[in-house]
Amino acid sequence: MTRILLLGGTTEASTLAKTLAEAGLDAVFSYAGRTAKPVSQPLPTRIGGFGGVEGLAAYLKTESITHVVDATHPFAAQMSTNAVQACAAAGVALCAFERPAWQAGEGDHWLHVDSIDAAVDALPDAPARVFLAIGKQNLTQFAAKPQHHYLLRLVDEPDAPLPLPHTTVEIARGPFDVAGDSALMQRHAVTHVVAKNAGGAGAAAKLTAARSLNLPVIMIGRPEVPAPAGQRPIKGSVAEVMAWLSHPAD
Ligand code: 3Y8
Ligand code: NAP
Repeated sequence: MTRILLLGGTTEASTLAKTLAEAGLDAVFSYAGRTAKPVSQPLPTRIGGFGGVEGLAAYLKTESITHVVDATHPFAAQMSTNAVQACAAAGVALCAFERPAWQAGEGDHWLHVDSIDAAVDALPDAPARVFLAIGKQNLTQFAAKPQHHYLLRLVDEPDAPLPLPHTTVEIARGPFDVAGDSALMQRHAVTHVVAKNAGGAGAAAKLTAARSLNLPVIMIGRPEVPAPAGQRPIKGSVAEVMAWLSHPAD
């Protein structure tokens, strides 16, 4: 009997949740509990960590999960790594539902870096006005360059003082649009954009806005998710995931 655990928190996960619900499949949607009021889903939903690999493996067994679809954000590398190990331990089929990384196009001025620290190093020394569109979990590293004014876009009001002296906080939950992001970046006279290579449409608007405003983008590459060959097939569309659910061996 197919019973699916959908690790969510992205636009792709929400789209897949809708299809699973419409197909009447037995599925549970899972959020980490990072935000105060996550978007509600058309599936039974659990919120919070599992308690590492062991906790997830135990959950898979007690909940008789037969398939895990990891539709988490490409930067949720810990969750994805835990899912690989827990599914192997529990003998449960796993696939990743992932959107392709963004590629620079005509007129883009991107500097590719491979970590948050490398993004900090890539910022100039002279004071700049930086749109730090990476959420709130990685702000402390930027305290190494306090001279910049940082425009921060967060999902929820910060619950603690920010680690940066000069900030403007914009509270907004995506997906975002180009007109809105262009107006935001002009209103705050942004000179540099820092972004995670999330891929997908939900966070891409700022890149199109940066291109039209001729602004440089410091693009942080995705972390690796170690998985033995064949252990975590990557699916790029809802249709591919639905086909995999009926034939996981493919
Ligand atoms: C809690 C669920 C949907 C999913 C929507 C997508 C699109 C909007 C764009 C910018 C970039 C950022 C951030 C972002 C986007 C979608 C998607 C996406 C980026 C929610 C959500 C949860 C989270 C967690 C949150 C992180 C933060 C990252 C903000 C819900 C809205 C910057 C990633 O305050 C915090 O602690 C926020 C933490 C992880 C990154 C960070 O390190 O701070 N997402 N985002 C999920 C959970 O609890 O499991 O609240 O409804 C989901 C979405 N965020 O259903 O339509 O699919 O990418 N999310 C990044 O890409 O850089 C904003 O501002 O331009
Ligand atoms: P992470 O660093 O990879 O994971 C840290 C821990 O959070 C995991 O070990 C797990 O705790 C818990 N966790 C993460 N995702 C979970 C989920 N979907 N369901 C249950 N527990 C989860 O994760 P993250 O980068 O903080 O991302 C958290 C959530 O935000 C994910 O749903 C992700 O899709 C979403 N999101 C993240 C980003 C981003 O930039 N990182 C962007 C957009 C959306 P235990 O070890 O206790 O199981």
